[in-house]
Amino acid sequence: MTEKQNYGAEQIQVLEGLQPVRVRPGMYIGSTGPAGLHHLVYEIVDNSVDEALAGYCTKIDVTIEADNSITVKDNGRGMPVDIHPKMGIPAVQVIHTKLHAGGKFGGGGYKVSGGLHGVGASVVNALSTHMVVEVTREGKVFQQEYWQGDRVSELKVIGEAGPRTSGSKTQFWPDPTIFEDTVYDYDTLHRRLREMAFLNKGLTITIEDKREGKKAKDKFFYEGGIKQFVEHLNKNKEVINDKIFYFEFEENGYEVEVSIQYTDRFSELILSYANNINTVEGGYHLVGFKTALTRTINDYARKNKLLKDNEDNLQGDDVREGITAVVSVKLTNPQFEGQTKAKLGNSEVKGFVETNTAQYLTFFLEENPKQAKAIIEKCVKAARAREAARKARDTVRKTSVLESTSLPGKLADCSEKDPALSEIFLVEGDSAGGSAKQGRDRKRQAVLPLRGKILNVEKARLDRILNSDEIKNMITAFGCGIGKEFDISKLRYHKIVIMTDADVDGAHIRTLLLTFFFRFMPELIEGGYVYAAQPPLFRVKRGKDIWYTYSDAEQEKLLAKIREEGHNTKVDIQRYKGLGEMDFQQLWETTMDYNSRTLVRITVEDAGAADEIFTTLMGDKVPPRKKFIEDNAKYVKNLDV
Ligand code: 0RA
Repeated sequence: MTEKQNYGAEQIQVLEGLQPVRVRPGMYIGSTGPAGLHHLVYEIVDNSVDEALAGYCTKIDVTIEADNSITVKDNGRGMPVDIHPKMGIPAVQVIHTKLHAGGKFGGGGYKVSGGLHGVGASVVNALSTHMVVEVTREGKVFQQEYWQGDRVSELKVIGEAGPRTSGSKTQFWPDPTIFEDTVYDYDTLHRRLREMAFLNKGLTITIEDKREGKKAKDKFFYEGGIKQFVEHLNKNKEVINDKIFYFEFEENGYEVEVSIQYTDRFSELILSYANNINTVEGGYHLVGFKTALTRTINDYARKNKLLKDNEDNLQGDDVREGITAVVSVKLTNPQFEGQTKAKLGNSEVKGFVETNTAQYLTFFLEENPKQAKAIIEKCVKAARAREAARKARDTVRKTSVLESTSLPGKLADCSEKDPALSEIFLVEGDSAGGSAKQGRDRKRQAVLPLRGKILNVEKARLDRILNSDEIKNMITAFGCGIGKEFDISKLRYHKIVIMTDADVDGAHIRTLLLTFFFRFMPELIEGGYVYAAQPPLFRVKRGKDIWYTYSDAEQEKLLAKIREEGHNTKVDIQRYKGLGEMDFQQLWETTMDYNSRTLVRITVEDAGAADEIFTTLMGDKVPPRKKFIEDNAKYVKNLDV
């Protein structure tokens, strides 16, 4: 079970007031951008989820109010309201106005897990202009209000409640002087709350958007927990075992839950969690899982003669090809390590996960021979393809493409040798490629034109992918190899800039490229080396003045401003349909010049979301793809997957 927050009044050790949080918000919530803004909600929800894990809460309701404030309501026991013995104030006030310790606040104030472990509520309070907390318990409704983290009222009783009603309700207004933008995104909250519901089976979470023009409502409740999560992740894929593997096991305060289903894909999607936190850097639970998977599948394959005596063992990559799995552990004292504190460091978890996964999976395979056979045939095929790919790679290497020092003929390289100062533009089409070559800064900017659509890697294995000229050119130009032999330290450019037209085709090509990077060179995206250029949509000319605008909204704003100034001079507007319509000078000024351009860095915050987007965009089930493009036009546009 997760560590219960020791809110009992006597256990709270007071450290200090909330000023440090307002001075250095990034230390507490990571950033003051959109991620930090949404993090506030998760902190409050985490406290309610902890109450659910303790067995006292079954429902959590999250509302984006009409004024963009957030309300989180649960039906738990209600936060404690008794007087803190040392502080002489109600415990609920301590919870919201002090950074308190109690074994959950180590490491110099930096968060050690997804939740801030009991100080979450005070941090959110400190970063809100206004907060209202309501506690229902002991037949009464208590309320207290705060302003920028300081209480503005005593805890008072504002009403009566039935004998068996209890719960906590928190409403907060994020402070616009702290956050770059205080507008909440429904889809972002929706995604995380749904994940929370998958990870905590039986818990009901609702979300409602009450803002004018954005009204929406959803309810998440999964009796099957992560089994339904896997089902959800695979909903647009062809599956190999229609019966999903699932088990849960608990012992000595350690809990493990695993679910697996294979698809006809070539990529793997394994999401791992510790105490509901997505451990994107992995850790001992993931290691235990992978070890068990490889061992169990090999054992079963040998025993049932699905792998011949003269054949080599299946390797880890073979048994993970096409897999979709969720591994979730819960433990009392999670140690989070790694660069982003997203790696589980408790070594004892490895054996625990490994032993139980092996046992339950062996049982599943034996009980379901048809499913087992389908899975193992898929793994054996993967092993053969790996062998074929190795041969293909050797051939390619012999013809000196992968390891050659000779760069592709189409590449116009830069003269700078320091990768940190070098950029490469991947440009759609030969004509725009020509303009880019002419307009670029030859010292630091390389240009590689890409002809038409690159191969859809979602539907091909490495051996076929290595036959594509466009892909070979990229691999050689980047200099860091591919797949297993990928070596990020050899990357020749620290900025890889995708420059495509601002239309549907351009978006498609960009998606194809990102899919390729995501599947075969994920380190490029993880390292933050991949960018999308932002070519302008319009050029507005009035006399000698020229403006470029990059969105319809910006264009309207500009035209309104020009109208306001009331000039009579004729205004000439050009809408760019493609990069090819710009001459080299315009391309430089608007899109490539360090001083005036905007580059959007491509990030993958959520592998599950990215997989979903790529599967839907690139997969072969057509109706969902169409629906996706209609529903999520903004993803296609921004591709901030
Ligand atoms: C510890 C003790 C008690 C309640 C809670 C924690 C609690 C905290 C939160 C935060 C959000 N919702 C919550 N619900 C409950 C009270 C213990 C008791 O009743 O004796």
